[in-house]
Amino acid sequence: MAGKYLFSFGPWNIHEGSDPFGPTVRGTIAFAQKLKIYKELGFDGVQFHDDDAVPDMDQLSAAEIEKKAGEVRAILDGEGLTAEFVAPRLWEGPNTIDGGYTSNDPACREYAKKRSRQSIDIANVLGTKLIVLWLAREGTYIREAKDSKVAVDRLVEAINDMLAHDPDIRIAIEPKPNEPMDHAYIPTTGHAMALGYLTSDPARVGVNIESAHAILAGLDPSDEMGFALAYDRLYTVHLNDQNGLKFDQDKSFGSVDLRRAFNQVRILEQYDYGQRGEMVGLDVKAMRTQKEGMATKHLSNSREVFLALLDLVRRLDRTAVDQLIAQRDYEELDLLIMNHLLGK
Ligand code: 3MF
Ligand code: MG
Repeated sequence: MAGKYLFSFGPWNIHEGSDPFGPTVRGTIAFAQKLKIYKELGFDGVQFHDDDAVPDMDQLSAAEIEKKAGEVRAILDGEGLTAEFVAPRLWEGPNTIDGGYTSNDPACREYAKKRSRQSIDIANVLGTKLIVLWLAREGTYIREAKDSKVAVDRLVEAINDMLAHDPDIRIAIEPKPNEPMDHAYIPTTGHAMALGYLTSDPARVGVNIESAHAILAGLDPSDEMGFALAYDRLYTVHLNDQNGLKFDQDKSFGSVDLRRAFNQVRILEQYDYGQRGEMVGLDVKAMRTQKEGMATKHLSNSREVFLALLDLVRRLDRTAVDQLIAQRDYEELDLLIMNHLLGK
């Protein structure tokens, strides 16, 4: 069974090391160059922001966007890579300062919807039917700035617009409770799923669960995955790690809490995640201290840790676990798991 999982990441996961307090520390690697590294690192899927595929897309006509996306598709095909998803980047431009779909400015809301439709067009050229929505600025810094009920109505309206634009696309909402906003309107998996049920086609609205985002919400990532799996809407994952309640760290998978990572791999394996083409996405960032030419280890390390944990999941003595559950001896179960992780 080993090897049945396919791994993916986005070009933003190889980056120059800038943070809010300091500039870049490594040189820029061109997008085409990054695509050459994927296979070497053991990855098959590429996650895209719309403008990763088509830079400066706001300045381009529909035909120009399609042409540029087609060029990227040719590179992907040449490298033997597939596009996993496209995510409209609705948090950087001047039209999205107050949010995209929930902006108080109707012209900005229209911009966000148009850009989302363009993302779908790009996805079609790249050969994927999955759209990820990280609702970055759909929230507030102060409660009085927006109406939280109207915000949900507007999110539904925008998602309906996307679902109508293409009857085959599926939308994976990537919930995150904070950062860049103080409070996001869709902070958890439960909110994302419930939002999906307000749309015109709930069967096509699921989630992308990111470990760090769940942890920032005070939740356990594997339980969030279980919740989405119960609805059959876990379209993709962003595995990484997070050391407590602070800024979004995007640490290498398992690097803070191996047991928490083990349980994420355990639930994915338990419910055959990946059997319908779902990929194991890694949304991880290299430490700023990494030198030139070494800033991809966080990706290969995360994949290696996933596979090592997968091996542990498969070798777990299920009979012993079930017996301890039947006996309600969770202290002994606790030790059994710790010993297993310790290789004892
Ligand atoms: C933010 C994120 C983002 C999204 C990405 C795709 C930079 O916390 O996790 O990664 O995953 O923009 O939507
Ligand atoms: Mg993410």
